[in-house]
Amino acid sequence: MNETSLKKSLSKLKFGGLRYFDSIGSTNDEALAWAAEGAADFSLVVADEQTQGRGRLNRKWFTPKGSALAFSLILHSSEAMRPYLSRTVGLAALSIAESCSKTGLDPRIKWPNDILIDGKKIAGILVETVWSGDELDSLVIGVGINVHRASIPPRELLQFPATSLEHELGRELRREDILFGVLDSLVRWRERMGRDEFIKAWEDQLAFRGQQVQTFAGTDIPVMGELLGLELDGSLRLLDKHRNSVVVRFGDVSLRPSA
Ligand code: BT5
Repeated sequence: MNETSLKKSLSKLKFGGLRYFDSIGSTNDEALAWAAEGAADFSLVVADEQTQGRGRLNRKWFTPKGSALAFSLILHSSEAMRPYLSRTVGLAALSIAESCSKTGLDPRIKWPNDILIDGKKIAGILVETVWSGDELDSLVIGVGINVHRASIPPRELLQFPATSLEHELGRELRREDILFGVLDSLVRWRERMGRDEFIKAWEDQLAFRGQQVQTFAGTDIPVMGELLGLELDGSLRLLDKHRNSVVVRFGDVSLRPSA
């Protein structure tokens, strides 16, 4: 992948701007700075390698040279999107899942921001925001996808098993084609963010539905229950052992070890 091959593969999409880097600290940092300087809607930052890739809560995201997709998309919060901003991570997750499905794989969304194939992490999403005063100005959707086998980090560096698209499919892929697939899907889902079918499609792809899970949301005490689905704002709905519905707004979800 290089700037020329990328621009060629993405030529059907209308970008506000496009910046490509052979190597960068973090595409999200670049996109946040660009958005603060007034980047146009649907501007994209792509890098072949990240040296300071970030996950949530200051966790690290590995993007070795020549092997993965690392990009950040800047979206302006349009009037139509504004009531549904809490669905933004779903917009990215659905778009990644849909484009993975088109390669023949069966992806699942581990709420809120991981994409799994066969129970292993293939992609992660980091949504960040840029404010002007009290108004939300732009959203930055950062996405890392493991494409070639060399993108899979060593097991000892991870809390959760990882895989790559090529490993799961057993054939070679072009990163540019995967990126086109994700963005093309995102353009379509963005227009439907406010619809019920959006929540339905997102819910249909959730990992662990109907299973006993635990979620950790900032404390050591897990919230446990059966994973039922999503609220309209994208929060997770569980059924606890007293048969009460519990809503989880943030955190990490995993299968309950003893369940
Ligand atoms: C995420 O965080 O999964 C969000 C990752 C977002 C990365 C993109 S790349 C483009 C843009 N620029 C950035 O700087 N970031 C975004 P979280 O759920 O916190 O998961 C982080 C955890 O995933 C780490 O603690 C590792 O255990 C694991 N991990 C790191 N790199 C991985 C990889 N390449 N594949 C699978 N797991 C990984």
